[in-house]
Amino acid sequence: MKLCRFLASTGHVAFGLFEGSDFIIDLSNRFRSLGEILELDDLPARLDARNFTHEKRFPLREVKFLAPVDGQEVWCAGVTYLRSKKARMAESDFSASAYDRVYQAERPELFFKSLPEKVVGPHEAVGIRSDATWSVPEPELALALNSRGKLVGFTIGNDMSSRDIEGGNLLYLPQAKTYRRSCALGPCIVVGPSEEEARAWEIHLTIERNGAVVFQGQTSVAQIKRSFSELAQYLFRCQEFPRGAILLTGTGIVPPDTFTLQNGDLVRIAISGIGSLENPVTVV
Ligand code: DO4
Ligand code: MG
Repeated sequence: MKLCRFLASTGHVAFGLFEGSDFIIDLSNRFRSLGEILELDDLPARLDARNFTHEKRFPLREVKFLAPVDGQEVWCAGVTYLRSKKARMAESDFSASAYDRVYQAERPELFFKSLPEKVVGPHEAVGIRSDATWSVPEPELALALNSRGKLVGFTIGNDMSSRDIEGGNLLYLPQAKTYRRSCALGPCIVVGPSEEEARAWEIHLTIERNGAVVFQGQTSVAQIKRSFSELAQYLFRCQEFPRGAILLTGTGIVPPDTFTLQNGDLVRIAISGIGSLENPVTVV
């Protein structure tokens, strides 16, 4: 069961439900927002297409997918994979031990990533900072959490990062992580799979330059050190998200240290069980 936000052929922004692989059922006359749908109890049953026989259908090929957020702040967990811990320790000097400690610590690393209106969707450009020299995508499984902190779905996230800025000083993390076009989400929110099912998914990253593959990597969601409920509980501690939140779960794929993204590259992240998110790269 897949929910999405889209620009319809009629020119209006809507949200809806996939019906098979050819149509989207427009739910924007039935609900006020995607966030409102994510609040429903017994979500998979409520999203049975037979409940929406009168709603308008749009052929999939005629819509433009938008980032599947309409009010949710986006946050990230960090250093949840051993690969991420090692890469960050290597890029840092005096702050290297912080990564080692947080990987082991009871409290996870969580940081604010993006306001919903700043997130880019499928095929929109993701940014590399013009003042950075070492930029990478971070392909991550993203959790859709409702206002009660309940895990209601999954999407694909790209936590674009400037590794030279992050490695220069841990206190520069917000600048390395949060800038124009630094977060992409999409193409849809998959509702229904359990955490156990999602942990069997694979994550693939492909980067193309002038039509040729310049990096390919893969990992498995099973490698994430922490449970999803643990991450969600920490995010919701002493904090409210009235419209829910999206939480990226960290990266397990890190290109070699000699690699940096360039203007015009194409980043493709595929997660089995969800689909794929593709974005060109632009300098911001
Ligand atoms: O601590 C820095 C950020 C970690 C991160 O974004 C990740 O592990 O994915
Ligand atoms: Mg990350």
